[in-house]
Amino acid sequence: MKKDSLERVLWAVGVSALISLGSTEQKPYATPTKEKAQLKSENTFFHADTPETREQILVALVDTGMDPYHSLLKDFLWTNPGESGVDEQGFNRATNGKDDDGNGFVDDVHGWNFVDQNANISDEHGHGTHIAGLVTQGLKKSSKIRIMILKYYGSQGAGAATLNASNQAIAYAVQNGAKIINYSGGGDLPSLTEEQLFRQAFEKDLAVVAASGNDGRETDTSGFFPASYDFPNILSVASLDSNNNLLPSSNRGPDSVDTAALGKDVLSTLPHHRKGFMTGTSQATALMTGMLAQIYEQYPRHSSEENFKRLLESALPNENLRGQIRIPRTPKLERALKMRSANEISPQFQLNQKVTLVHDPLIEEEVHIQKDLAPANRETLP
Ligand SMILES: [Ca+2]
Ligand SMILES: [Ca+2]
Repeated sequence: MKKDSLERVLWAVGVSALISLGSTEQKPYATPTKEKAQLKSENTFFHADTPETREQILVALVDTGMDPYHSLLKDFLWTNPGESGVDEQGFNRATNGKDDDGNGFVDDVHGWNFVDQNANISDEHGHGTHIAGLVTQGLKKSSKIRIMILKYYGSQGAGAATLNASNQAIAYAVQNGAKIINYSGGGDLPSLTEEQLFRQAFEKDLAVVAASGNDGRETDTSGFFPASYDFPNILSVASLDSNNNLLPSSNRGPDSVDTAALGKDVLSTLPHHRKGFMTGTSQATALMTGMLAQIYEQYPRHSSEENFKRLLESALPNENLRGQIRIPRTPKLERALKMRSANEISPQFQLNQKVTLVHDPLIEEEVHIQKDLAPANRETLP
């Protein structure tokens, strides 16, 4: 890592192998527009406020996009009410080339592509689709959890604009109704602009679940960002193996890393109706986000602090993690949902976290991806 520049990495694995195995029959999802939407001042943004959207728990996935046709994911894709249905001329608002809800983005029906500045959220990379599968795994079709796809990282990955794209994605999440942000990426150096955006997320009480990073180092003295920004609404997640031991590749720190989840050989969705395994704090973060989203679904009016508390206080003690992360416990969704209130944990709730995916006949194959990490620069700032 260069010390004189701001860098970010996305912890994706085996991308070239993944792409070569994919079919090419997928069509572009949305009509790209040449109009480049610009972030406007906050008071011009549309705030979703219909009864339907109030019920939904929006989870922003700041990542590489997502395969919107994947049979396991499409039911959980957020639909922006202001960019769906028909306009006054009878045209589909999702493809009419107009910013119908006035939020600064044309046809942003499921989120936005901040790499190309258009509404095409498709995933040429694979990482974002894998994350989406973990965030939504185990959800029933009746679930009110919806994923907002904010693509900041393309197939090329590196580039001077990448942190800018990430920052715009955070701003979009804050200003368009997200309750939770999943951030399965990061870098060694902080950015003032990025920190200010996460401060806005804190002030609006969004919950942020962020990867602690895969450098295998301690982050108490030299952090990993955004996980290490000092806001109480950011949960930093380390990765575990199937025996609940910290992975050697996972970052750790009793002051800087909060919690941990499974992150080794995790099976999830990949583009083109496939599934595959990936390893890292990205995956642990997504599993944690999925648990938190289900807590929000049950307790939508609770603060991020209350829902974090429910997740962490109900977690099972894990002596393997003592001294390595802040809360040496392993969160379990069933325990969190059944806990009647914080500090009221019954010993009868000894259920294990379910990490199996729903099987689907459209899943054609499972791809075991090489575990070599593929970090890439996100940005260089002056
Ligand atoms: Ca719009
Ligand atoms: Ca439109």
